[in-house]
Amino acid sequence: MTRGFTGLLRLAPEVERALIRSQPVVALETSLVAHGLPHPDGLEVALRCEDRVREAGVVPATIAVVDGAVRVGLDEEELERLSVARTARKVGPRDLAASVVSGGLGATTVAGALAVCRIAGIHFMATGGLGGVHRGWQQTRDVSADTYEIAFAAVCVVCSGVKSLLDVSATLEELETRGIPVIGYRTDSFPLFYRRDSPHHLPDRVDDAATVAALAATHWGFARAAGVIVANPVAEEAALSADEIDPAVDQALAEAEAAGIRGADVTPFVLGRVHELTEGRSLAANRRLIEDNAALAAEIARAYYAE
Ligand code: PSU
Ligand code: MN
Repeated sequence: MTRGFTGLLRLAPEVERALIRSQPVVALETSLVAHGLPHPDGLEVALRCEDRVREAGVVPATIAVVDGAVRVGLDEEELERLSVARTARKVGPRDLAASVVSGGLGATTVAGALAVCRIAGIHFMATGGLGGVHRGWQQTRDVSADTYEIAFAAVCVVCSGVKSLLDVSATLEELETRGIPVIGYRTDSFPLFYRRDSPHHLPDRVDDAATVAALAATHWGFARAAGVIVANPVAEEAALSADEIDPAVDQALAEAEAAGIRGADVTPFVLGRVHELTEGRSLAANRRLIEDNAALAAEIARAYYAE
């Protein structure tokens, strides 16, 4: 491992090589590995995502804090530590410095990974669902740092919408205020993570990766050092219906509240309960959408650098 461009990062050699040569790189966050999925699903998905990115001829850059080093590009053993230990800190932007100084193990959220992409010069990332404005935000003020950080990083983030445990309308309003384009990939509405269907209409629909790349390049051309969101619905055969998923989410949220679970612990708890309540169907959907998003991010990145 060599020291990164800024001295704060350690880039895997293949990532550093690609960045120096202006070749496409796709960043992958690790909170979904450590907190969003059970073991060994987290590890399997992380490895599958890297494979899908490579199959598109793009270099994957999985981001985490390992023994106090902010690493861009991990090996399998390190991914396994993140997946199995369940002790990794959930690392958003405010946690990066403390994780480094304390020498700990940390799994980056989208926001944490965006902060790293900004200094590494990585412009494409994939995740499952973006964080957003939580239901009851009027009281709790719980708004994911994802919606904030994306306004400061010229990164195109491919996701399958936001989890339906959020206040989706409020999240879309927040993103509009911050000047973040939200592009529907082969859809006219903002997908709801496990669900494809949604009442939230999007102004921009794009049906091919090259046009997404052109849109991102143009957005950044307006000196907008800000992100672009690509909303890619989960594949039809893996999607859950509203009837199946919505009651499970409502029940999990009610249980979280009853158990006094707050802040950063809400997402991992609710995802875990929903996986149990749907007898694994939500887990299968979650895995599928993350892997497909990695592949799409790679396709977009390749188109961007081919121009
Ligand atoms: N989507 C998933 N699983 C996850 C997350 C999203 O399918 O674990 C994580 C992402 O890392 C996202 C984070 O950035 O949840 C948002 O957490 P919070 O709401 O605490 O900011
Ligand atoms: Mn939060």
